[in-house]
Amino acid sequence: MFQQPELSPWPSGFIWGSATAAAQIEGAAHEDGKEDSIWDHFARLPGAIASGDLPEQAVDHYHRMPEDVQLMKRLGLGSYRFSTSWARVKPGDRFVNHAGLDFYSRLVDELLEADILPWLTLYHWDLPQALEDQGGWTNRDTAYRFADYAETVYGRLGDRVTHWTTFNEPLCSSLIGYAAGEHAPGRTEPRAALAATHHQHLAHGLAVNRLRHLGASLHAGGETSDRIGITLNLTNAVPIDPSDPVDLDAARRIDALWNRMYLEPLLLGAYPPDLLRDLQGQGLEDVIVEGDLELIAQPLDFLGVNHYHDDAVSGHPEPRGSRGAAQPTARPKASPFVGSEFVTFPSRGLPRTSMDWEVNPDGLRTLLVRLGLQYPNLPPLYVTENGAAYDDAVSPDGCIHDPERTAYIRAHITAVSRAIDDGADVRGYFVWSLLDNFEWAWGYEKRFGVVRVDYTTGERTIKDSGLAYSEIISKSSASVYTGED
Ligand code: GBH
Repeated sequence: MFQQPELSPWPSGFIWGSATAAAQIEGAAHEDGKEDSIWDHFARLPGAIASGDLPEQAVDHYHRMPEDVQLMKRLGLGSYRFSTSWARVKPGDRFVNHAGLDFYSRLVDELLEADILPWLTLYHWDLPQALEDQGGWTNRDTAYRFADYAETVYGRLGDRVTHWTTFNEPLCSSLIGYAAGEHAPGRTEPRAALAATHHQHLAHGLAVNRLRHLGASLHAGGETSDRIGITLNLTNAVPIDPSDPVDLDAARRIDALWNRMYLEPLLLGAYPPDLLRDLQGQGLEDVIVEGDLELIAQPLDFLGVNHYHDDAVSGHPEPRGSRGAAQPTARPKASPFVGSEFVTFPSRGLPRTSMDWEVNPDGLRTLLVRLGLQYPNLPPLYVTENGAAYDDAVSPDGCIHDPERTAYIRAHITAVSRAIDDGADVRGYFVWSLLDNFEWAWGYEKRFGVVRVDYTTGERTIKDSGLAYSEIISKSSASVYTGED
């Protein structure tokens, strides 16, 4: 039924998964001891979320979890990437909420029972509001609190969970949350955003250290099968006119701010020198304490890469047609491009998703290949998110025909295969997202799921893209396990 591109066989053990995040799916925002996260709080501010949606109920995964795990099983997922909510586990960050941890413990058991590898992320943007009230990520102390929270989660789940991600996309929760104001906590202070970035790096380093020690003492002889890493969102910054030095420099600046500011402290133990020059006087250097960068550059077992689109970049004001940067909300917004606010993002005329993001699968191949060339000590890569929002609807036949999403996913999986052919060490792919969900500043308006959620009844229906993904998974395992058919 679906056209299958000719691909090389997938490396053995290649992991096929799907991803979600606590604040986007769980709901039960004030149940069993959970208190406000910054997203619960932010969403209530007038104009923060398009159409005023709240994450309070989301898709009620908190109550429908066993059913959702069965869905994953039907799709044939090898792994499920989810996040734990800090505000559920340690609501005001002082006491452990055992009822909250119980939920994740049941989820992990349910996954293992279904032969699905739990892939846990500790922070997918939902800081307890109680910590934001004390400065949030601009407060260095939050990094130490994070390591304690990581320890709490590991203490309960470390006997069963082997794959640990500290942060999901620190760029979004620092620059977009503290400089652009488009994400929680909704602040528009460039200096605060850079402090948040550095403190999240530090929190990552402290937590990796803590988890390694805990793992060694939990498992006999210190041998663990733990895999600890981080997920970054990486975006190729493509100069709109590669022969124009102004556009080239704009692309370099965006690459430094959006990609290398995250990659290099982690992999090389240093901020890029050109970035430090671009950001002179913006306060980044003021928050770096001696010894921080050594702590941050902990050895990683994997790097998660989230990729949705590239950006075409120009250094000229509003050139040939702007891309009409998606502005979901009514609140005044600032720029997430600290120190590079003048940069513009012209259109290349490529097709776009309903997020207004370019569709350009080859960008994913280019990215995965160039990371290996740029960083000789790069750990194995996993594409931990990739997917697309389109406005799909239920057809009279009860099915959800979403040819654009299906084509998007198929083309990006092909790009991953090509990257592997070109030498990239990619070991897994997770589609974003399992379910339609609370798409942050856009609320429920944008649907990324390969499974549709009816927001009135909560009913789940696998979309055509989900069926196609499931078929890709089963065909690829057929190429991994020999002797069966
Ligand atoms: C991911 O982030 C998130 O991890 C996930 O929770 C979310 O639901 C999913 O994507 C879909 O949005 O140039 O200022 O217009 C997305 C990463 C980074 C993609 C910023 C868009 C452009 C921002 N995003 N990027 S801007």
